[in-house]
Amino acid sequence: MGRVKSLCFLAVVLAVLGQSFCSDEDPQCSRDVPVKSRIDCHPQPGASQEKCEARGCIWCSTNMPNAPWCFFPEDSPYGYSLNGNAEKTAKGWRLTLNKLQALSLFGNDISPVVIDVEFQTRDRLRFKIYDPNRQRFEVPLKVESPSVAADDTSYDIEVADDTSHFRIKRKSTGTVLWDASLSDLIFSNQYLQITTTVPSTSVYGFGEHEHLSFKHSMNFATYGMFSRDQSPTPFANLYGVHPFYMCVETDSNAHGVLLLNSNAQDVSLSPNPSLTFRTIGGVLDFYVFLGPTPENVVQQYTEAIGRPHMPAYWSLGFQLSRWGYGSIDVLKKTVDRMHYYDIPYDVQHSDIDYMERRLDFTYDKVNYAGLPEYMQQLKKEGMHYVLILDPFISKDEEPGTYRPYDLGEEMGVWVNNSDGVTPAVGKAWPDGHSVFPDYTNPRTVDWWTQMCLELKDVLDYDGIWIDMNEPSNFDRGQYPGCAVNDVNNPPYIPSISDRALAQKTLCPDSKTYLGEHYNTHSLFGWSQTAPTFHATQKATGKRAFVLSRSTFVGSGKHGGHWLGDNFSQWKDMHLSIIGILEFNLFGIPYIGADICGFNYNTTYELCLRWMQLGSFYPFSRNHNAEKNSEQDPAAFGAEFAKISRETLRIRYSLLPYLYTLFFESHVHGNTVARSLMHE
Ligand code: MIG
Repeated sequence: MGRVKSLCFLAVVLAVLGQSFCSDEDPQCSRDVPVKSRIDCHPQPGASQEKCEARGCIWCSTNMPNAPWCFFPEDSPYGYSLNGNAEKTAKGWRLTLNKLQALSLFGNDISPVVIDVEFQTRDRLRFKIYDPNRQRFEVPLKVESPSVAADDTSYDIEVADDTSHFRIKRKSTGTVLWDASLSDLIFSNQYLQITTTVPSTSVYGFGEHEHLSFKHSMNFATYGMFSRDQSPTPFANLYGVHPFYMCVETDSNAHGVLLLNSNAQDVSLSPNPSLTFRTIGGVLDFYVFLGPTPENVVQQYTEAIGRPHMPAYWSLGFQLSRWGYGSIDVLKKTVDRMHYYDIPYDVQHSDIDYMERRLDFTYDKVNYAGLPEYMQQLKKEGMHYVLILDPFISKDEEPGTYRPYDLGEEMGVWVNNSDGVTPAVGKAWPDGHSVFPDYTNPRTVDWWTQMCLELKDVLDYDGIWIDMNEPSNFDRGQYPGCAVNDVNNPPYIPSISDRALAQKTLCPDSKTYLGEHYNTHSLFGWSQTAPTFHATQKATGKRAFVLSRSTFVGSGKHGGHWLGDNFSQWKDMHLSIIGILEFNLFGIPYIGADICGFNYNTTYELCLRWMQLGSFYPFSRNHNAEKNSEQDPAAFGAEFAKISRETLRIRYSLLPYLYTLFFESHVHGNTVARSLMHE
């Protein structure tokens, strides 16, 4: 006790000196729950002592940054306990839980709930917490598993401490990989929460975010996950959703955990060390991968969610792109100077300015007159060509003049309003208003495939780049705005930008074939990727190239990704390395960042260094935003071009090796770019 007090005193002195040092300011009120193990009882903004205590929680200030001041007491009044004994099932065990008290934090609590534990493989355990009496939304990702429990497993489960804890242990070391107190569990209609301790503070993953370090800080960091059209910014939810982490245990064994859930969610990393998952729908469907090496974890993860696709060899070459060449003349000039300087270069991209008024499946016959012939010429010279497509389709062209809309309308392929029949109408790049293809609908897949095949007859592309598929809409919700109801206004909005589910996208109560947009929002890009992959394969007769901005668990099977609209700044170059390592954990090894930076004008020195780094990205592409100064490696003169040529030649000398890494990834699920810890 004395030592604790003097440490607190020291902390106060340090705090006064302007250092942020972790400790209680008020040891009195936090006696029962040490700061490091606090679980936030008021995760939404606007906590106060009054509101906190009204929830039966403890209010206690602290000077530890981001630590909750309102937290659950040790015996939370909201939790569950085991009802009866665990039952043995063909695949493992079933536990039934009852809620301890009638108290509800966010309304509509569900009781009983069931935990189904499946011993799927030697090194993979699944446990799903769900409502046994009502079907709730589940992510339609098929994870193959045998119909009976694996008999020789590297893990064991345990219900301990008077049946109040659910634990998963690594048999070989006894390390507890997962330890969730059932009294901390919350399972209500629109709010599900579970906390587990983790065996070390070496936690990696969760996405998509711009993370400032590969290894996470466990000092009360919260990350929201909900796909969003948003430039990389620390702590912001970005384009894709990957509720997957890897933890390296203190003896260097590693395990991975997936929460297969697509609802808006967040996770808090606390110094206990522990993780608190909060999601506003679906079920708590966890998969645990025992490794024991980091590389084994990724192999086991991709075995479950789908191995990465095998990229075409040409797509490992250097690629050039920009938004706003503006004309075929500028494009040709750029290509010519790349060749003039003999810079290794295999793929040219066209961004939305190749289209006529940004309409998918068209090209600008004035500014890009001759594009079809030019693409063919480049291809004859051995290059490859990638075209961008956006998911929104203009509904405001003259009837009978814009086939993508007319055919889609006839086939009924759009995301609908809450009535389930009228298409959701939003605002995006095309003039007027647009509708949004619902790729979870098999009719949409037919329509999209048809359109991609017809496009190929005009523009002889080798690959497709699918952008804006979060899905992005320039307003908050579709026309005329979102109705006030429980789906659009859930009692808890996770820690996402603007704390608004409809911001820059559609209203949550929009209807997709698979269910409410509330549940399927973050699956939009994922559901577009496989059909685009198959359409491209069909159109080209070759291995497909699909580059998708929005990704979800399993996207790597059909596509690659780039890290989005970064900035021409040194820090962005640094953080690209972390993003690339993370997407390798997520099973999307075909990953890169816009070399030289997308937003802002780049500089000679930054761009040169970035060309040198980017020469070793798995997906190596220099891409730039509209109106910014030119930044292709031939734009800066002879010296710059020579250095770029030299580093790219090193890349090209290593291509057989890189290709082999992708083969290993495709067949065994290995990472392609990995941190040294994997070695
Ligand atoms: O609102 O197509 O991330 O790579 O150049 C911007 C134009 C739309 C965003 C993509 C970026 C692309 C740009 N797009």
